[in-house]
Amino acid sequence: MSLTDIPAKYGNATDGEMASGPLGRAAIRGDGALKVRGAATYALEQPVEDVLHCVLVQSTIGAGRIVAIDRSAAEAAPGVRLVLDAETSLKLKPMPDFFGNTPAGETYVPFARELTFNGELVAAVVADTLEQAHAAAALLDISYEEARSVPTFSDGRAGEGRAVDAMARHWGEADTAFAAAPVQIEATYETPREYNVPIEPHGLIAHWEANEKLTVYEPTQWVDGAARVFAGWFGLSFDDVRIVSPFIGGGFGSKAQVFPYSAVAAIAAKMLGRPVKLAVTRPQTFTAYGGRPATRQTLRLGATADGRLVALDHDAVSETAVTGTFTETLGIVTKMMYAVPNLRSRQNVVPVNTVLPGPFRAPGKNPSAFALECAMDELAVKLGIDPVALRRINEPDHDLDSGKPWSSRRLLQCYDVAGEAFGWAGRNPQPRSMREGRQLIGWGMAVGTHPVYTAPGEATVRLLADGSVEVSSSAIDMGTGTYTIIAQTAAEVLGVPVETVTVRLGDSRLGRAPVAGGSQLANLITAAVHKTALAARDELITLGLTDPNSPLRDQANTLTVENGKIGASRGDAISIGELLSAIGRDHLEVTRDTLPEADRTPEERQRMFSTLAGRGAFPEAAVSRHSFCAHFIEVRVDEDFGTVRVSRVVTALDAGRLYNPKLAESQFKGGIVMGIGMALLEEGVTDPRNGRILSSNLADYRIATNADVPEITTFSIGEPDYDATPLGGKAVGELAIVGVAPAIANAVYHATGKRIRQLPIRLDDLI
Ligand code: MCN
Ligand code: MOS
Repeated sequence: MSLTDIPAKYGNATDGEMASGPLGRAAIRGDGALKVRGAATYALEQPVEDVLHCVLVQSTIGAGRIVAIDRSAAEAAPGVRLVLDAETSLKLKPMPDFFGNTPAGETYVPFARELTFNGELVAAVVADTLEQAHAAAALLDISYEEARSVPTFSDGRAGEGRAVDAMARHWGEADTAFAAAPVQIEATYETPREYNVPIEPHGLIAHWEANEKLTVYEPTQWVDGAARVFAGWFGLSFDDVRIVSPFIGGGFGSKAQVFPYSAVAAIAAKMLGRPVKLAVTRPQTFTAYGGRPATRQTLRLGATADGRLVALDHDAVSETAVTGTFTETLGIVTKMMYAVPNLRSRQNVVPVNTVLPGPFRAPGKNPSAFALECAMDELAVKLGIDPVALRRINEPDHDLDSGKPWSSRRLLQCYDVAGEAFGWAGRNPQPRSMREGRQLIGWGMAVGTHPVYTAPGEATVRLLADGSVEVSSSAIDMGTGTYTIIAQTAAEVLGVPVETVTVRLGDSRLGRAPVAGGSQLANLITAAVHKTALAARDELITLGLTDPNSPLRDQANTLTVENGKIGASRGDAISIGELLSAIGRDHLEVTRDTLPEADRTPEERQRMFSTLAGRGAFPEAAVSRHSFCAHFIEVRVDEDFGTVRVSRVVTALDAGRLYNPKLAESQFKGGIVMGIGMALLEEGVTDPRNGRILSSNLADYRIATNADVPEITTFSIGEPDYDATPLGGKAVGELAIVGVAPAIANAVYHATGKRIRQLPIRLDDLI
């Protein structure tokens, strides 16, 4: 079996009753058995021979510069092959990240000498064994000249930062409308740094062939994008780089891009002429790439006495690095959730001495909803109106920001379904009105949303003479279910049993696919597979009608493909395999992409796949496309100890058509679990003296585990939305995390009467 021959057989075809065909059924995960058996080979487990081990060395000061690195002791240590730093490293060509930040200078080395944050990559050691590399790395003698650092935006010296023009929104007269509003609230909400700690830490094996072709085994959410970065760094063509990533142990945004450590392994492998394996240690993951930046948002809401919003003023700040800009888009939910005639929203980014922050499940939307949905709860309390009723009053009939109609927005139905299942009607609005012994019980709710994005995708479908079907694409599956929904899509179109469909993913040699980010991949890649499978079916029919050796030749033009057979009628039908054999072919292969068929040159089409700007390849949608959800959450707060337990979650979601309700439910629940962590546990703590991250392990950086998670009930109330995407689905993967933290904060208020506006909610806030 080659490294990427991963069979992804669709498991249980009879599971779902809702769908007429395989697509939409609650099929079990095609790759599940491989994972359970330990047969799914992750990047660092790839059996590459003759591999050397590379260990990273990170800076230990908050800012300043390296005066000297004494490599001699490390170089002389047993087993050491190479010590890399800014001086000894091969020089590469600078490449921009996905947000347009390009390292300064003519050439690029992945090691810093001018230091901008604690934990910056400064050196690396390559040795025969991992232990030797670690031991030698400890022998590097680095002398620093330390400068004062500004580790967080709460540091008095951080300043106001700079405005992000793209985030500015203004309609109506927010100031005067707010001043005149009979009911007003103003409050500031804060979220801490959140670090992305997927179960599989980052790392790679880099392997050069004849020093000119590079193969990289690395977990990545976008093999195509990664291949372009490596090609750019080393001046290679796209085809000379191969990225292999069939299985990924979680990414949540942190594996969407390629980071400096990846360059290190590739440089070391090239310089030494041997494959190099590099595993980023768990503590190093906290600075080898960035997570969600800290945010601060001040909201002013003005309303009439009967609960109609008249003004929304939103002032937001997020952290970024001094070396580049990442914007946690804080106005993204604020500007489209409610019908507000007067709105102003603006955002600054404040550079601090940190690694450049990056995408973390539902970037922007998540903290954006935290502020807005807490503020709506505060307004409901002040108005004496039920929080659901307040939201119903302000439900917008179109997207006020874009001026477009919604492609679909079933949020009112979300309130109905989840509210009823939760028993919301029985809620006494009075805080501290429910208790069980020493436990104060609180009920809170909040909504979430996520946009639907568009980008091109490409797939290849092969029909084989043995009757089986192979589908391939460079798309990835990081636990989401891509393997499974692709098999379901192909089976649906070709009318073959899903068990006969094998799916290959995660290899940059396969068809081009967009990043598994922004919760877009499922819709985009099923669309590509659908289109390609249809084309394969048409080609098969054409061959059946026209090939001289076809037993179906010269039939009236009415051939159909059904149940794995092709024919004019059931009686005459022969299997796809029989037809291929009869005409002397062992397979039929078709590749298609989903770029609009405009008159673009092949080069232009290629370029459309090369950047996130692939989105620009499509005409602007005439509708505003978003998924929606409403969370209803119960918490129990210990009156003496202030501990908060989430005891019940009921969520209804409108994500359009679900391709696989079982997998989508798992996505929803995963998002909610992460939301519980955001509300109650996750917090990156830095040393104010030097920006060192103190919580750089999973004991101190706490994420929600089984003991933190209650029964979660989810209802999908979406309907196929063909204005949103070709197959009617909307965004799933990031949707459900959005709104969880404010629902919990609102429930904590209801339980205790204390309004906590800063995450995570701690027990000391409540005693
Ligand atoms: N799905 C469905 N019907 C739809 C859309 C999706 O049944 N209409 C299901 C499918 O099983 C699909 C999954 O939901 O595989 C996710 O689809 P989608 O919303 O398109 O998200 P992507 O495939 O683009 O995955 C990325 C998304 C993001 S951006 C983050 S962050 C995140 C998330 O997925 N990271 C995850 N979910 C994750 N789940 C796991 N296990 N690990 C991560 O790192
Ligand atoms: Mo998801 S944070 O968009 O990869």
